[in-house]
Amino acid sequence: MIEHKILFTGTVGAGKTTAIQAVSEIPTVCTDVISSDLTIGKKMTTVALDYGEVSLGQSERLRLYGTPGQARFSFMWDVLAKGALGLIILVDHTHPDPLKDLNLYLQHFARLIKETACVVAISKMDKSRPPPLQEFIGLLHKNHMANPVIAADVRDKEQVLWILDLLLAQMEVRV
Ligand SMILES: Nc1nc2c(ncn2[C@@H]2O[C@H](COP(=O)(O)OP(=O)(O)O)[C@@H](O)[C@H]2O)c(=O)[nH]1
Ligand SMILES: [Mg+2]
Repeated sequence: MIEHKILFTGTVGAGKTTAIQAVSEIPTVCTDVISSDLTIGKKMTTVALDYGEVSLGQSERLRLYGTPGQARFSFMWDVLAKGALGLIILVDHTHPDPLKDLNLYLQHFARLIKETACVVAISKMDKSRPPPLQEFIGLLHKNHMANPVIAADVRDKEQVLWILDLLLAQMEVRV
């Protein structure tokens, strides 16, 4: 069995837990607890990680890990990034400054992105307002990155599978 470790990251509420639960074939491990942090605007938050699995045919499996969103847990980001074969950055489009959010993850994971694969998925664009997708793509270009940037509703299994496809396509180019 060949296994690939895939990491989901993004701010609190961007949809990491939702995305992994949408596609996982095993009951997901989720360490959400009642949040003591009133600033993040939701009751439950992930303090350690999410985990789920998706198989690709008979002989390959994706192990999906979600990072805790809050930056004060960023030491965990590096632990989880070890050995990852690809990164999915989820950006909550309803956040006050989603471009700044994306930039934070692009900077923090710059090496992983350069050495492996990355897809940027903008969530909650159905509640649409600026900035348009083009500005997120522009931010990647400014950082000399040419990874795919798409809008996705991660509550929908098919859309999460599409994100994984886009990630795997980059890996195939690399091998
Ligand atoms: N309207 C809308 N809601 C979304 C979309 N994607 C995710 N959500 C919701 O946003 C919330 C994301 O929460 P969660 O998965 O816990 O985020 P996490 O903190 O990144 O793990 C959930 O309530 C989802 O149902 C989207 O594209 N549109
Ligand atoms: Mg979560």
